[in-house]
Amino acid sequence: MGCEKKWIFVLAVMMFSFCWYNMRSITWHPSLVFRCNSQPTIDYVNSSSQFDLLKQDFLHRPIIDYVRSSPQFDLLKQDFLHRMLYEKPNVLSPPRSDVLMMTPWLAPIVWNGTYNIDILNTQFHQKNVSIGITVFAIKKYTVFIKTFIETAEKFFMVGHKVNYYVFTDRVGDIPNITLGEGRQLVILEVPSYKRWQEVSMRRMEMIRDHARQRFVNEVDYLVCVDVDMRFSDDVGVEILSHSFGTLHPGFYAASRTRFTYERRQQSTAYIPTDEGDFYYAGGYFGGTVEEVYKLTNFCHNAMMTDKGNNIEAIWHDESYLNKYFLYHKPTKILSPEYLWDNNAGVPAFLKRRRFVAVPKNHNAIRNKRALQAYSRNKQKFHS
Ligand code: UD2
Repeated sequence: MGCEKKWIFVLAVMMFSFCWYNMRSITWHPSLVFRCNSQPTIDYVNSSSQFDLLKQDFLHRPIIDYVRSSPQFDLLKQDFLHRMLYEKPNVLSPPRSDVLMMTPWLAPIVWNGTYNIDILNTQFHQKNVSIGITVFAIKKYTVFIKTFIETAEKFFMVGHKVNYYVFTDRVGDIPNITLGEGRQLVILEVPSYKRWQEVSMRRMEMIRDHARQRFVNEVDYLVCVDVDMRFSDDVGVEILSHSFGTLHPGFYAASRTRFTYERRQQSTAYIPTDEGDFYYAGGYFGGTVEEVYKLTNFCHNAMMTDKGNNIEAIWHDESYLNKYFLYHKPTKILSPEYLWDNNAGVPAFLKRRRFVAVPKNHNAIRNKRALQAYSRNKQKFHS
């Protein structure tokens, strides 16, 4: 019996120990796990300033504030392109090797084959741009307006919003022309000047004044061209830039000394023979409304200074424009595809003729005295 009691006592002690051990495990073990795994992590997060910084900069308030307060960032969001399929540009095989495609100040020169119009159209449509084209039809030059607008309807900025700004002294001579959707004709009545040179030069003043008063509220870009022209191939948003000028068809390959810049030092349009990049045509320039305002303001003021000193630059507004572009380099340059005269034939490099001169009889279109003066000075290709 004494032995049996001993065994019962040992068994009771073992059972008690087992229960006591398990009770401790159940209550202590989970709390231990909780404290070991979570608490140190919380401590780490709280103590890492680097992590706090990342959290704040990336995920929370600062980035939301940045988006809300930065209109520039909003614009970037709008400019994203959708998926497009096109041929990959090849770094070692430029699209044109026969012509200069870039100026030394990295402004592109626009030639056929150097751009993808689908990409550009998508970009400009996303910006919802509107384009104003200014043209002067003073006195007999109203005869050119019908062809000008009819051909522009076919080829100029098709699919974009366009305002034709026609400056004229003969409002009644401007014909009714049916325009496409998103396109409108604005007739601006302006005075005419006696001399054709003055008519040509005063365009700068009138564009400047209207840019400030009107165009800036209506369009994003201005394209300023001669009226005795017709569009014969596409002219689209590839021409648009901050400011752009056009290579004159008579001088694209000429040396500096052959450029018909103003060479008299007394004139504000003076350019020395060792300066000059290109000879730009007076009949085709443009840019944003603000840039065109600056350009035309410079040219008009320079003309007025010269007028005060009894001097007029050799090629009128064109001479002042060339002076401006020498010291305010255009951000894009249009090749002679954009301004051509078929009298010069069709050289091999000229893949397209987009805007060509309408043959005009100077004698009939200008007065006789002016014609004689013009003929004496006939140095230019288009004369
Ligand atoms: C060149 C230039 C022109 C200007 C001019 C200055 C080109 C293609 N043309 O053209 O832009 O620099 O030389 O001498 O580079 N106009 C009228 N009524 C007139 C006279 C002129 O409306 O009685 C307007 C019209 O829009 C015309 C423009 O002025 O297109 C320029 O006159 P132009 O075409 O007779 O001068 P042109 O051919 O010598």
